[in-house]
Amino acid sequence: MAIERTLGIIKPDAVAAGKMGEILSMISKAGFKIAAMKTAHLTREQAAEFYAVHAERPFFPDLIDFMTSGQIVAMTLEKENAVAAWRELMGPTDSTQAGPDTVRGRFGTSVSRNAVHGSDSQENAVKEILFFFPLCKLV
Ligand code: FUP
Repeated sequence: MAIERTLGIIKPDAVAAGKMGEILSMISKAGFKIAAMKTAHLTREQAAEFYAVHAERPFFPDLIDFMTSGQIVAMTLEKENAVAAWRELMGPTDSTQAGPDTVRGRFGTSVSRNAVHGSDSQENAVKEILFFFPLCKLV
């Protein structure tokens, strides 16, 4: 199976709670290579662009408030089957439904405060990686 890349974000709830190290450890133990990483504090414009697909959803204003409420960590994660593998390690969107071995199960608290983001397809992974790492050469 080919090596894939996906975009992971440690969200403001998890960063503020001091969980960045534990989440990076879970990522590393699961066999991902972190090919790129940066901290950022998104502007409302940047968050709205990143989540443009959800612009008409009722939770959008709260999502933008949350994602701009503090520091995030954006990462390019590399592994065989990375998109699916990272989504499995994250757990489902709703943290209250996530298993104890998943990042959302351990560090998320609700459907909206769910600790981490992951791309949902290879196509979106390419777009999302370029959003945070525009000089990144994708091979
Ligand atoms: P996921 O791919 O698991 O991050 O989930 P979605 O793309 O469906 O949703 C993106 C983000 O919108 C979630 F991480 C949190 C937020 N959201 C809500 O706040 N309420 C919802 O009902 C669904 C999503």
